[in-house]
Amino acid sequence: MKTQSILALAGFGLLCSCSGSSGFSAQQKPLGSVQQAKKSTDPNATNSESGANNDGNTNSQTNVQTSVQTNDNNPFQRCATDASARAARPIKAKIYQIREQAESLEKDFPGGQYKTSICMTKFDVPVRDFTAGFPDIPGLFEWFALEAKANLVVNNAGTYNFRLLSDDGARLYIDNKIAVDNDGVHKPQDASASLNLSAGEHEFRLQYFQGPRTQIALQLFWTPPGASEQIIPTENFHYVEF
Ligand SMILES: [Ca+2]
Repeated sequence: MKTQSILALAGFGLLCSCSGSSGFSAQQKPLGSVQQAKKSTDPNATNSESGANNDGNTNSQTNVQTSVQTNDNNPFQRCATDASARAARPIKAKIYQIREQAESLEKDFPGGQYKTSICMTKFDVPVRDFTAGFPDIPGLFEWFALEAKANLVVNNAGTYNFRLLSDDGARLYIDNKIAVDNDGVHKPQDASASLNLSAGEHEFRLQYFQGPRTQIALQLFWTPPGASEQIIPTENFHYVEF
């Protein structure tokens, strides 16, 4: 496993426009305690990124469910218009059609052509085939990207480990700073980072893209202080209009 410090990425903090109540606590050095680990999780992966990570160090490798689920329930649904229904599906995402053969998320997302918006309950899309497309754009099931925004509700201050599993690439930003970078065309692969977070709401943004058909995956786990890893629950997201 290749461990990658992203201290160099602390430069993103210069761009932070977050408020004191929603940002990193003042006494904490932004991202200063972050360690990021990216790991290949598919022994059959053939892309160079995964191969490069397969260096024989199994210290923190995890096994990823790679069997393809056939459940065709579409995780991407239309957004509700009333507030109470929004609370039940609080993660809004804008969907973009991207150029074919794209190999990564655009540096200055959004890239591509805006198509529609959808809402999600949480990021819990295990490895699966995806051919259903979106409620208003059923033909769009490959070469698309999404950008999701919400406020992340942190109940207790402390160190939270985030693990982002995706097929293909994804990036997680907390308080306008990159936290986990799992970009690139790849089979199911995860990357993780630990952040010190203050209690309260934090600006949350997640970008994801699907390259060639048909397999997708998008799961975001966290390990709160003193707790076990879990998919971030729906109640820890608050709807943000954008
Ligand atoms: Ca894919």
